[in-house]
This record gives sequence, C-alpha cells and structure tokens, in this order.
Amino acid sequence: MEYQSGGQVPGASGLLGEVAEAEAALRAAAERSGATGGEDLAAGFDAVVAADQKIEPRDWMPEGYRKTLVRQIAQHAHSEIIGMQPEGNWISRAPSLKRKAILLAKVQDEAGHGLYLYAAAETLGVSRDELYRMLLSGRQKYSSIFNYPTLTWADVGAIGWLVDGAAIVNQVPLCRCSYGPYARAMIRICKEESFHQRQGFDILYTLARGTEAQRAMAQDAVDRWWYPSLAMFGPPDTESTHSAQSMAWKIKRFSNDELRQKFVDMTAQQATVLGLRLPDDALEYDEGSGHYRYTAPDFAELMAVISGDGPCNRQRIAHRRAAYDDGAWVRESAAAYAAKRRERAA
Ligand code: BYC
Repeated sequence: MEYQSGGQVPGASGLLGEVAEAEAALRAAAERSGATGGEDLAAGFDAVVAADQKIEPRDWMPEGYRKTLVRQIAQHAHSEIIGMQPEGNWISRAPSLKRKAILLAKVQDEAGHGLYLYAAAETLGVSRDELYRMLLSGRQKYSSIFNYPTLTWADVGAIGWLVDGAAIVNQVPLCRCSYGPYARAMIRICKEESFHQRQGFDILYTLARGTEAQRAMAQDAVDRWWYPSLAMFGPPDTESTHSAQSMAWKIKRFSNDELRQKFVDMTAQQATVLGLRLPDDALEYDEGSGHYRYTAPDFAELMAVISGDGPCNRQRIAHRRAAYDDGAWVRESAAAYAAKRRERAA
C-alpha cells in the first residue's frame, strides 16, 4: 500500500465504490414497478422490503419500524451536531492557514450532515425541535465517541482517520437502508465523510514524518482514540438489543461485530502505511479466516459513556444547551417573520 499526501486513503477506495453502487441501486429500485401485497398493508410493506425497493414517507409502515428509524436517525443527527465540538476546539489553534481552512470546512460539513438527517427524521412525523429537545433532556442519545476530549492537534488527525473511518464503514451499508429518505441522505454523507477521513490520515501522515515530538504526539492520539473508535460500532452482537429486528427490516445490513471486524481489517493495513502502531498486542492477521484478530474494546466503559458518565458528557450537553438558549431569539424572529409573511399573503 502506498500513499501520496492529499491522495485517497490506501484501502478506502472500495468503500467509495460501494457508495456508487448503492446510488445506482437506489435509482434502479425507484424505476422498478412497486411490489405490492394487495389489500394487506403489512404484506405490502414486507413485499417492498423483500424486493429491495424503498419504503417512502407516505407508505404504510409498522409502528416499530417508524420508531426504530426515528431513534437511529435522530441519534445519528445528534452525533453529527455534537461531533462538531471536539474538533471545533482546534479551529482557532490549527497549525497553518491551510489546515485551518480544511478543518473549518469539515466542521461545517458535520452541521450539514446533521441537517440532512434531521430532515430525513422529519419525514417520519417528528419535528426537529422535538428531536432537539429530546437530545437536550437526555431522552435521545448521541455517539459515545464524542464524549472524549481532544487534547492535542494530533487528535484532529486521529478523529479524521479513526472516527470518520469507523463512521464510513458503519454508514456505507446504510446507503442501502430500506427507508428511502435515510438511504438518500447517507449517499451524500458518505461521499463527504471520505474526504474527512483523508484529511485526518494526511495530518497523521505528516506528523508521523515530522520531528520526534510530532511523531510521539501522533502515536499518543492513536493510542487514546483506538478503543473508543472500536466501541462506536455498539455492543457485541450477543448484547445488541435492536440488531436482529433492524436487520430483518433491512435498516441495518450488517451486525455490529461484522462492521467492527471490517474496520479493524481496513485500519490495521493503513496503520502500516502511516508507520504508527495500533495499541493492541494481540492484533494479528489470521491466514485461515482472512481477518485480523484483535482485542475487543471495554464494553462496560461504552455502557458507562452511553449512560452519561464519559469524560466530556456534561460539557458537551451544557455547551449544546447554551447554544440552544442563545439561539432562541433567532428562532423567535424567524417564526415572527414567517407569520407576518403568511398574514400579508392571506
Ligand atoms: N454510542 O441494539 P444496539 C460520525 C446504543 S456520527 C451511543 O446495537 P443499534 C461523525 C443504541 O442506540 C456517528 N449509543 O443499537 C460525526 C441502543 O440504545 P437504546 C454516529 C450507542 O441502533 C461528526 C443501545 O446502545 N453514527 O460518525 O441497532 C464527526 C443498544 O445498541 C452506541 C450513527 O449514528 C454508541 N456508540 O446499533 C465525525 C450511525 N452503540 O436502545 C464523525 C447510525 C449503541 O438503549 N447508527 N448504542 O436507546 C447505527 O448504525 C446504529 O444505531 C449503531 C447501534 C450501530 C450505532
């Protein structure tokens, strides 16, 4: 595997190919005549899912399907928005104008992803404001990963390489999700995420070839972000509450452990190109299975972080609440303006 600064992350082009194939499949599904179940709504839903066509907002769907999608899409949207904080921490301290411009664009992209996803969730009959309030009151979650601090500039590189890398591996299959608005949003998001991963890889590549101190800083960041990144994929399959049903509905296409393994296989090879070490003595390629053996993350830690006890949970939510309160006048002015326009038009 070779790398040229600014180029594609080695071993990641296959994922972009999968996004392109999913995009073509989405178009083909839209053109195929609709699968039906006659008068029976539930049979109609099952037929559409079985035929790999898409469920659209106006279609009948089981209440559990709708609820699962609202939970997952909202959690995903919240993750994008909260995910702006750890990186935002470094915008004013990026080491060059170029790095600063790139990071600014990346953090703006995350806001955009949040918006596509809130819009996709709204097609299921919930408002963005409701979802936002559920985040702020702790009734809905966001990804565990954003509860860890960004201590050095190298953390921005590690987030791009490992966190965005894990995000892509998890999200490319969502481009084939059975719910049309979510699948379409994911196509665009995945294309952008692949640039995000490139910027992280490029930061680490540069640091790993810099001074001894820069190299040590890069290694330290990888040491701290590796296991939290593995934990992003969720609990092991044996403890995953939603996987079986979500896979039957074709919301999820692969299990948590399958995707975690795919991420390890991809990342272990990229680490050798970077010249950095993944902090796992047990990491080893297994000829027989064609996969890397690895040490699982500490799932008790994942559960503690998910339930509010990570290093930065309180800080992240306090920051979001303050931003929500500070923005009240903008929402009120926009609503007053819209009401005035409606009145004038009437
Ligand atoms: N963090 O039954 P399971 C990004 C929860 S954004 C928190 O396996 P499921 C990026 C889970 O919700 C990254 N909670 O659940 C942005 C469930 O909760 P309930 C976000 C987690 O849904 C900015 C319970 O544990 N990506 O990459 O089948 C900058 C049991 O789990 C986590 C997405 O949201 C976790 N890590 O599978 C850079 C992708 N893991 O029932 C990067 C979409 C599990 O108690 N989401 N839980 O409420 C998914 O693919 C799935 O929801 C998951 C979990 C694989 C995450």
